[in-house]
Amino acid sequence: MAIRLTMAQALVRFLAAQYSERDGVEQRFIEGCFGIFGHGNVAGVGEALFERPELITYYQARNEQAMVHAAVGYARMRNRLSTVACTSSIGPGATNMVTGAALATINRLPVLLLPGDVFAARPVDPVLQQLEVPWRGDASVNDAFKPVSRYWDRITRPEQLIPSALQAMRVLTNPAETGAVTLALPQDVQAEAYEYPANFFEKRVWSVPRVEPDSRALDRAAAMIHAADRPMIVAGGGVIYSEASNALRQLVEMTGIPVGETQAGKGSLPHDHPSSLGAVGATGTMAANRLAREADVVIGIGTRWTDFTTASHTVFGNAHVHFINLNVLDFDAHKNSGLALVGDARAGIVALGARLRGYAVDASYRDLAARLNKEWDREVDRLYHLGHGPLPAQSEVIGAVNEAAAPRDVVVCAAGSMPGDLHKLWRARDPKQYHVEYGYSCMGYEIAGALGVKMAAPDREVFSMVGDGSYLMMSSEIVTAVQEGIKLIIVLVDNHGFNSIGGLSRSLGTDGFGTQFRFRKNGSLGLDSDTAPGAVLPIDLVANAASLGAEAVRVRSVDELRGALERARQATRTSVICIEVDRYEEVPNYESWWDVPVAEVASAESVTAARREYEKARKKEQRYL
Ligand SMILES: Cc1ncc(C[n+]2csc(CCOP(=O)(O)OP(=O)(O)O)c2C)c(N)n1
Ligand SMILES: [Mg+2]
Repeated sequence: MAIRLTMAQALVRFLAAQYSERDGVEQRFIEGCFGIFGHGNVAGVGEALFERPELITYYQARNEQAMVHAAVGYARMRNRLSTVACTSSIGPGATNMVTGAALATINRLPVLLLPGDVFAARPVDPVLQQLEVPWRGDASVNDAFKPVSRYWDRITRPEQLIPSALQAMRVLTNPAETGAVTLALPQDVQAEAYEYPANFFEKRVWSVPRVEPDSRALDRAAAMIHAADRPMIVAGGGVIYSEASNALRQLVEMTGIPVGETQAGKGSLPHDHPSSLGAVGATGTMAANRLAREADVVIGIGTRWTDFTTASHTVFGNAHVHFINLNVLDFDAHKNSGLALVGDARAGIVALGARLRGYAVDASYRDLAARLNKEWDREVDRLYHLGHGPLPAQSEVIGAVNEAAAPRDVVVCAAGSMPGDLHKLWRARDPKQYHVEYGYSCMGYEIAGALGVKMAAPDREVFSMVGDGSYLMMSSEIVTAVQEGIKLIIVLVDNHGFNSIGGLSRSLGTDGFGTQFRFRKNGSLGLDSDTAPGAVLPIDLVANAASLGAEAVRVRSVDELRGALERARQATRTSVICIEVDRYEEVPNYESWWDVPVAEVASAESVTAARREYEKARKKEQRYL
């Protein structure tokens, strides 16, 4: 039997029938579709969603980049087992999604992007917003998605949808391959009809297997751990996506191997577990970084080993350190010349645990980890309750939010000085509580990503922590949250500029150049002192948030913040709580470094001095061969 449908109608029907399954639990894979319409999708995908609204819920967004962020937040919260599709027009609507695609692919999170594309039949070249490349007739701006997609296709004939849609689903549901999947949809082909076979639209379940690593590789890994004096685990996002926290905890309690966590892996163990060292690397705790320094065997589980995790190849400082990498993607499993255990994190932990039965680290090493855990907890307490004035410190704001959050509530962040501070200071009590996007560290993810998180977990409160720079870059999805009745608690931390980069710039000798929100010339408001050159820009962030429909307040102390957080918890609407912090009161570094090259020649003595320090520090970088 065949059904005559447009390509866009067929796509919507197909997507509505896709399911994922792991451990016997099934869920719809495409939970809805974000979209902004233009001539490139209004009559194609737009018509298809309009015709059958019961198949896939449509969510209007404000910004195409933001809607991809929201889809990513959703997919991460659902451990990659479902996502939200994104439809855009051609041209700028499409390319606005490229940043979101890169973010999804880098973080290994599934999103399905459906940018409109120019006419396949090309009756009227160039159509509005078409890129013309004189030597290449088939070029379009959607080619820009290729390097940031894990699967890319352009559907130039309606029947071509059948193989492409199946490939798209294969990649999206494969944890080793997943990321952004882009199906570019020429505007004429979206509206073209074809006799689709009926069984293309039947329910299809994509099973996500738990592949066990090769048994000989597991034997070798167990032997390496047996022979080690100071083994250490680094838990990455893969632990959480694989729902391996309990398995990890059992392994750790049996063996006493301590655990450091990456940004995506934070929450793998509860913060107060005696073997939890917390964050490791450039934004690491003194507990994790101290043990990392001497670890001789480092077992990375579900980590991509970014420069932040290794503190630019310095934090694992033992000259003879070796890595074991358990990862679903062999590309990641082979990093740092590691012994590759290619497979699912949970299955791999269980299989390794079976080979380590009876093994445990020295009691003194286990005790040292427990002592460092307690010491670190006291340091967090100190930073949570500094009593800094007149403006509070950012660490106190983080403390107030952490103490206002119930164990299952979620904190969302992405860029600026907060991700590093949160990595160190947030006390995670649930594997899904800590949601900091630090693969792409994309300013603008904070509110949009939080929207997706809340859609995926409506029973949890979602706290979005956003800097004033990120807020000004992308606060647009507050409107979407209000429209959809999705409640967020947004904590807007104001330090009048790009403070993280300001601090970095000061440490590299360039005095915070270009990072503060200040008047260059006398402001247009007049010549009084408030608008004099160098005066802080009078940006009314509270009025801005209120104008978008949020319940917006400014608080002036940590006590006021606690009260506002409590009221925001009780509220049903999205709140924005704005608090100014002391930009110079930073959370310390704990024996870490990050490689950011300094000018080799410069006229400023501050820069040449920073270069000397840089050259000294860089000598500690290892190759991990
Ligand atoms: C889209 C994007 N552009 C630029 C950067 C580089 N960058 C990282 S943090 C930052 C400043 C963020 O300012 P704000 O949100 O106010 O946070 P703060 O650093 O003040 O804590 C910039 C420009 C980025 N991460 N993402
Ligand atoms: Mg700022």
